[in-house]
Amino acid sequence: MIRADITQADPVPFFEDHHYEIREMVQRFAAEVVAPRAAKIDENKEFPHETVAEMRELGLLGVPFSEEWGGTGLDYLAYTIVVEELARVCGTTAITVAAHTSLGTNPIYAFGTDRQKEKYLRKLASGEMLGAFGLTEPGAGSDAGATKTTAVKDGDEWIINGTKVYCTNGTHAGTVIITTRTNPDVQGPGGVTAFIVERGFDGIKLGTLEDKLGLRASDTRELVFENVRVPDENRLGEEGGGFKKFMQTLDAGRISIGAMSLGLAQGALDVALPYANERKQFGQRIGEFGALQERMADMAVGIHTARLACYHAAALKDRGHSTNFAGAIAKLHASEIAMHTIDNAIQIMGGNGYSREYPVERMFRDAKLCEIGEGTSEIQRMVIARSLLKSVSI
Ligand code: COS
Repeated sequence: MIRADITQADPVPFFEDHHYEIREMVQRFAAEVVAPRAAKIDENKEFPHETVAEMRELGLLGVPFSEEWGGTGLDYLAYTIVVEELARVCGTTAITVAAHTSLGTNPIYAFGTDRQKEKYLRKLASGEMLGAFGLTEPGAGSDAGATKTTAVKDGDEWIINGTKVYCTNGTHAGTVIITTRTNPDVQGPGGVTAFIVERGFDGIKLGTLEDKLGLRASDTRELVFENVRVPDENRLGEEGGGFKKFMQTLDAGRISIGAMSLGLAQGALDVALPYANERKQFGQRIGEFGALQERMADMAVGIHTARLACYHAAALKDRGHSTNFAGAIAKLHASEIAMHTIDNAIQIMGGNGYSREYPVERMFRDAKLCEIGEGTSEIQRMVIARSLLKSVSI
């Protein structure tokens, strides 16, 4: 693959030495190990177990978590770079890491008790087991506070009943962190409590395995909870506080969906640029035609601004700031840029771009999820607009 390094914005604002180092390491791993498998796993809907095991060895499953808890001891910006570089060659691999890290593990790192950290975080951050997250239900998608799954107290246990859908890593995860309604008298977000549920607990049934447009090798599973007994010590945070914890989790998680979008966009440019430079029509290289130069320039501008938005949001998180506003901007902008950029790549490459012979059609299918998962573009605009209004309200 010919790299389009001029688009990487080097030297990058916010980068320290370890960011360049991990970027180089993941670029090498992605090119040598992940890229050659990407088309086949997509074609066969084959979960990348082998790649997950190799990423565990490299510490890529616990990048932003401290070594004290089994993590790699880097930061959120480093994790953002990892997701970007994996997505550059394989969306499935990137979403597997992203869902495990920012949704399946980060809530325990951020809000867990020492006992929960000892029991679960150590295994998750070291990659010994994968993590999953269950917020969405058949009747609670964008309206995440409409959770219907119930948890009823019985002594020092809770009995959980309900269904969670679209759980990334749901089949293979060791734990799934879910929202439940513990107070039936309180409607909406207020009555929601979070729990860490071991996948091995009795009563958890595997529901539908989604057959998707893109990210086809990623494990997207419905999980059905039937009288699942969960000890109170697995409650994540206070009763009624689960919605806010999940929202804070998504504020950070959305940065990684932005990074995934960015990686997919960069990956499409990586393919389309040398193509435009080599292919000849009408006796000249097609990259010399003004119409295609306009497309290439738009791709570069989009990637550049999406990159700065994602890195800025990650840097804010590393400095302890809220990423509610910046994370929504990064995700919204990068995911829309990914769709435009990959569309441009396909158009530049014509029939070859549309064909499975090149990876851009896969990237196009994979990127669509980024405008939907972890909050649709409509929800991101709502989050951004609410922040704007709050900033001027008295
Ligand atoms: N951090 C901390 N607290 C937050 C928060 C955040 N990011 N967002 C909301 N809250 C708090 C609010 O301050 C409010 O607290 P009070 O009751 O104390 O005032 C409470 O949570 C309820 O918030 P709000 O009224 O804004 O809730 P809504 O029902 O209007 O929902 C949205 C807000 C739409 C932003 C939320 O439902 C959402 O993000 N939906 C998309 C869900 C999603 O991304 N799903 C993808 C699944 S993950 S794969």
